[in-house]
Amino acid sequence: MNQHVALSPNVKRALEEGKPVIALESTIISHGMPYPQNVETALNCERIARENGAEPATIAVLGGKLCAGLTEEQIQYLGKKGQGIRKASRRDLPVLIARQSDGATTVAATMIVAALAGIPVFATGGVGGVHRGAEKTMDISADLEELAQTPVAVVCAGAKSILDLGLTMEYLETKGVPVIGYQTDELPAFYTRESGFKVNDRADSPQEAAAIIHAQRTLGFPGGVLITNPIPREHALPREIIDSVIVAALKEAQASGVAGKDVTPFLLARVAEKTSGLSLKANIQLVYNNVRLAAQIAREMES
Ligand code: PSU
Ligand code: MN
Repeated sequence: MNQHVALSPNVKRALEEGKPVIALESTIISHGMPYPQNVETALNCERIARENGAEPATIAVLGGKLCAGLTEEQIQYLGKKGQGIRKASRRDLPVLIARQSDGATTVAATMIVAALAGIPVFATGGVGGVHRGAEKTMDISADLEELAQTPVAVVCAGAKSILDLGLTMEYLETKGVPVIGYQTDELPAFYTRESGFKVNDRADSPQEAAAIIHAQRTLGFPGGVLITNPIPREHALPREIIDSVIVAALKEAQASGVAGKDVTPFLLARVAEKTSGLSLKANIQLVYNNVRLAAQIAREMES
């Protein structure tokens, strides 16, 4: 095991015994949702993973250690400190380790730690992507590069239309990342089940998804697979509402000069405020749905 990785006793045991383990990220806790819903959601995700036969490994950097598997106290700490915890992507890991500091891991950083720990499947809400206007700002999430180089399957509900979903799909195609729709041919757009963009292929069962991931591994390809799982129908938001809210949030971000890694948390918070919490409810439900699917896929990978 890499010297910087610290496994919790439960995660260590599960990995040693060859039991299914799924990774969970922590930027979603510190930067993606308000307290106390963030802590409640993170703890529920762990419970749902266990109910579905997989050990949860929530990942964060604590005291310079790349931790896989957190205690309830550690999750409380990440949730309460919120934006006060550094948002940690690939570039931040060496600095946090050197300074023995804390960080909430993005999809990219969580994939890195999961790969180091030997955890092949990871559940989250939405992944980062190519931002609208990226032709000028060059704002392209490091999550996409990570999917191109790190062998972890990421189960998400697609990506929010705060991003340019067409360019995000083009980028993933260039990088050779399979984008698989779970029981759908269309890329889901987080709050909505449709985006108007097609995925590369579909998987209709956890077995099928696991077989694709397995084939990527046996080919020796370096990257990951993106499994896109649409939000359950009963929790989806009407497209007209969410589209207009997102357009307004994007305008505000531009007007107030938000840039770099602050863009995504700013947009997420504004969208939640503008829908008076409706989007937060949807967000929580789609994460639970992804945790269930990731656990089922992880079980298939072990069997
Ligand atoms: N998209 C969401 N919710 C999130 C994030 C993205 O709908 O919480 C978080 C994830 O941790 C993701 C990160 O990896 O934001 C991407 O940030 P950036 O766009 O700065 O790469
Ligand atoms: Mn960015």
